[in-house]
Amino acid sequence: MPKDKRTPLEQSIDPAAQEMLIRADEIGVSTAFSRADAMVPCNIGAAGMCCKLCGMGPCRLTKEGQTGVCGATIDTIQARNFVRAVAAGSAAHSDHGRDMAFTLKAVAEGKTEGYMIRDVAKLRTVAAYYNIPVEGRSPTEIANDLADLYIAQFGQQRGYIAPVIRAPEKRQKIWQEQGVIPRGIDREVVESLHRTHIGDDQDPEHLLQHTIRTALADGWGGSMIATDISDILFGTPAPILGQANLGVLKQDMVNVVVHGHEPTLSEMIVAASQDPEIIEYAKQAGAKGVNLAGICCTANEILMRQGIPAAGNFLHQELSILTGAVEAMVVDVQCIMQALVKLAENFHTLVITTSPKVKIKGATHIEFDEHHALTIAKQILRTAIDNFKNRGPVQIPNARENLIPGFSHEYINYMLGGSYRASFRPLNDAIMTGRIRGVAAIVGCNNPRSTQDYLHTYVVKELLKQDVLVVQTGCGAIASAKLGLLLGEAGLDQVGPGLREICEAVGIPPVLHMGSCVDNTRILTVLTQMVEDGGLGDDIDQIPAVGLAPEWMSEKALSIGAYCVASGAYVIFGGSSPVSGMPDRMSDSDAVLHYLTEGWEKIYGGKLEFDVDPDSMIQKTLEHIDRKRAALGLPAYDPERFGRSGDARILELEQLPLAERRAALYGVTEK
Ligand code: NFS
Repeated sequence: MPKDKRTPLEQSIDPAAQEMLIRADEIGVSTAFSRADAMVPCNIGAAGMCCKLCGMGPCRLTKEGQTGVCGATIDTIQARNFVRAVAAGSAAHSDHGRDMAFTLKAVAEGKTEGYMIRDVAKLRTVAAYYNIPVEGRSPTEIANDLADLYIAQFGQQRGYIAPVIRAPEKRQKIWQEQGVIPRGIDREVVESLHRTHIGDDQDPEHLLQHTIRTALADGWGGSMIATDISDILFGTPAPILGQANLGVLKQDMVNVVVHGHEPTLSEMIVAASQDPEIIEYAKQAGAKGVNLAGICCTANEILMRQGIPAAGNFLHQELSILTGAVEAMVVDVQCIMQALVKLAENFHTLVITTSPKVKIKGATHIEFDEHHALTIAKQILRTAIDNFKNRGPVQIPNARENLIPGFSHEYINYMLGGSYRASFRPLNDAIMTGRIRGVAAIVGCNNPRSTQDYLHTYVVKELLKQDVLVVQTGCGAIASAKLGLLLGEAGLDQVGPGLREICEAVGIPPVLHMGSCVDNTRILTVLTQMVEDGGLGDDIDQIPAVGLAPEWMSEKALSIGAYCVASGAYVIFGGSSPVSGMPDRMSDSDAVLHYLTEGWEKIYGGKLEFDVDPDSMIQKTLEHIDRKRAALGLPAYDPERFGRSGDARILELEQLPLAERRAALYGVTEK
């Protein structure tokens, strides 16, 4: 055992995780938690000071004034590493969007099995953004044109990608002036790789400018396309009751955990699991049926739309296998740990890979293809059911929480104003009066280097007390769900007085679950509408809002951070900074770090910071919100002014003497 191995209580705040970590120790298997304890991170690589882009190195720049063999300075190396990371993140999100676009095309051509256009209204709205004719045309005709347009965004060589027209006008102008509007999604990713090859772009600021363009290709490109098409094909989310944590696994059923990102497969597995023939097959195997649960963003996709429970977030993938109750873990792309296969060998669990892009040695591969989606989904479920008989001892933690996810942009509009006056007016007004101090988007991963879920939920809870409305996506949303923060009344005793007034009036929880990580684009379009609805300035950077990723670990998170900055947001990441430089030689290696803050803020009004201290994250968030309020001329935040909670009439009556109160309430007159 490494000498600084943390206890389960230090590794996660989640009791279900703690129970499984104890089980892992008992069985003698490793998890990401124990491997993180055993593996000391390389502080040179972590700080972005190692260049391994050619065969003359790797060059590790640890001394003042040192350069690589080619002469590359520390600033160039850090900027190159950073743009490469953002390119990988942008590629991952966007390739997901591309697959969605191909699926939409295949549905429009009638070449798929099991899919349909579920949200025709959204199809028409999205098509209309791009002047695709909608009147008098069938959904498949419109979908065909939209699919063609969206597919073309990836390989487009010149001009601007289409979805950027959905940003505020002022923002588009800034991007135009800076020359950062993506020409084509793939082109920007390829150019990032080209520019960072040995002997190419060596001006750090110039490299970081292309970082913005590459990230915008994700946020206002690939990810936005992914969200649009997922809504069109599977339905735009609306509030629905769900559950989260390992306790959603069932002792008497065949448990199938779907893990990864793209909803094309998971939605079809949901459909197949409800097929009477599959249920009967499970019963013949001695189970009551098939129980589905999700991990990571796949969890969010099917939770938001179908209410399928979430077994957990990123660090729960191994823990769910440790229950011994999972017949199959079905994975597609992204955030899938290679360790799953080796861990599963200790149990009966089958790890089933399904994407032509992702294979893991030792896993069972059943390749998915949207043209035969339902047939393949049933084949996967039958394989899982056949494995039920091999189950050994099971230990499912008795931990699950209810939650209400499903707050899409469209639903928030409806929620705030009904169908006849759908708008963001009440939200803007609440911010303008100070009932809501500001908005925080708390998103992103788990990272085993910090205590699982601690940073996420600490920051959420503290900001709620300060009347900050919180929106969440990704693994951060599941962290809050597991803690019971995504429920209306359940969370209200923990929020500030003004925010509480609004939550009661509108009937919303103080933390809104908006979906998976590609759905961060919902936050972009919400912010845009907040600008358009008036009162909060004329661009996103003027809104009192902050984005936080307290437990980030993936390159996708860096891409999200960069496109949010480019869109005008102040973004704070927890954990280590990939461009920090060595603490003892900051003078020589902090140029990139400063450029991501001051440099980008001057241009875009947004900035990217890294901070390991949650109290400092909270303080910076509140200071930023208050600064933006002051700049807009809004009243300073004052919690004393608000707090009328409960039924106003009853509260008024409570002030009266008992006899008068009884008379008013029950018409009883005392003699
Ligand atoms: Ni986002 Fe979703 Fe989770 Fe991080 Fe991974 S699942 S795309 S990258 S770990 S939040």
